[in-house]
Amino acid sequence: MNIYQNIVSAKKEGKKLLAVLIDPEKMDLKHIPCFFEKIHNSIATHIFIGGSTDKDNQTESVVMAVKKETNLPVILFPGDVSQITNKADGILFLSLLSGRNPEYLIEQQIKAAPILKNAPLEIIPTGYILIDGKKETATQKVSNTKPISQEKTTRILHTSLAGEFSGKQLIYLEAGSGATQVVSQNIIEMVSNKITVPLIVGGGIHTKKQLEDAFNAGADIVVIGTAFEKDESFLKVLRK
Ligand code: 1GP
Repeated sequence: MNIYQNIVSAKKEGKKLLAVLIDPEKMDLKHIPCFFEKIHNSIATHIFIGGSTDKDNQTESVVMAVKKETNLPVILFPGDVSQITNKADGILFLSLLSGRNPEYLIEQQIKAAPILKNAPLEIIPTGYILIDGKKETATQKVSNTKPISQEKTTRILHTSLAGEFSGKQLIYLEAGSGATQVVSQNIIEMVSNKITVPLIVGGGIHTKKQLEDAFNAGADIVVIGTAFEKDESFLKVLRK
């Protein structure tokens, strides 16, 4: 499976991708088969697994249970190095470019390097940019960084470009889990018009209209987690 090449091909063909985000702390292992029946009837194309924290070290068990149920690519979206498991297919190798905390810019990545060197995971360098979603999110608290205001459009654009020029293969605009304000269409349009790598957008999306707005503005992948945690019947609205 070449996850990244498939994302690039989808972008070229204008095919939009939907990632379902599973937070291992919130997922009951017994519920996974039932959840995936619904996922497979929906337009979801990717599974992201991760959270800002994983207090019970559940990530590996969740990944294994998910891999039993699906052939969709299973990609780690780790809050820190402790969430790496070689049971997944790939990993978003994140650098928190909006923040100025060296721990999440490079230190966690150095800690992850020897583990990833021997893991069969596809590594996808990702520029992770926190955008103000009008709610203090777990990522902000854990990383001890501030998001970029949605008004600072030039700053967001230049941060995205700097990410691409430093070799990031994906740029991820993140309003934060459960954000009350999603990343605006203007920002998505501006960034997607200027970068050449695929663009991921997530945080606070909980209606079909918001999903379509993000796609129409230029998001190549949209990530949804909280909306499915609150109401799995939302997957029926997103039927194939
Ligand atoms: C969070 O972008 C993801 O990291 C998804 O956000 O949980 O609000 O859908 P939600």
